[in-house]
Amino acid sequence: MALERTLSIIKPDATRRNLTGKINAKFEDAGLRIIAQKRIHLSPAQAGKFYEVHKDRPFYGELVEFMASEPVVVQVLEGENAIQKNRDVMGATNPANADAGTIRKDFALSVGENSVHGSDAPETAAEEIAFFFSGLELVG
Ligand code: RTP
Ligand code: MG
Repeated sequence: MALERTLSIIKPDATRRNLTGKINAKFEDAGLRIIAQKRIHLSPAQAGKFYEVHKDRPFYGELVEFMASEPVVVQVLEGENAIQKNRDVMGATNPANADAGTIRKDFALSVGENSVHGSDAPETAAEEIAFFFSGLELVG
C-alpha cells in the first residue's frame, strides 16, 4: 500500500478548548505524520465553499456559521492508508455513535460540533488539500 495524504481540520469547538495537541497526539500515535499545518480563521464565504457539497442539506447554514465562528487548524496527514486511518481515528460523525478512544468519542460536543473533519476519498482529499495548501507547503 502506497503512502496516502488526507486533509484534516481541527474544528472551532476543539481549538477553543485547547485540544489541538491532544488531537494531534492521536493522529501521530496512529502512525499519521503531520506534513503541513496552519491555524486560520475562515470567512463565511470560504467555509461555504469548502462545504459546498452539503449546500442542499438542512444543516448547511449552521455548519458554515460554526466553521467560520473561530479559528481552525488545517493540516495534511500522510501515512499508509491515511484517508481511512484518519477516519477511523476520528470516529463516527455523531459522537454518540463513536467508538471508545476515537477523537469524537473523547472530545466532540455534538453531531455538529464534532471536533474534526477528514477527507472521505482520494479525489476529495486531493481537492481539499489544494483548497488550503500549495505544493511547497507539503513537507513529507
Ligand atoms: P466531516 O466531513 O466534517 O469530516 O464529517 P463527516 O464526513 O463525518 O460528516 P458529513 O456527513 O460529511 O457532514 C459534514 C459535517 O456536517 C456537520 N453535520 N451536522 N446537524 C446534523 O445533523 C449534522 N450532520 C452533519 C458535522 O459537523 C459533520 O462533520
Ligand atoms: Mg464529510
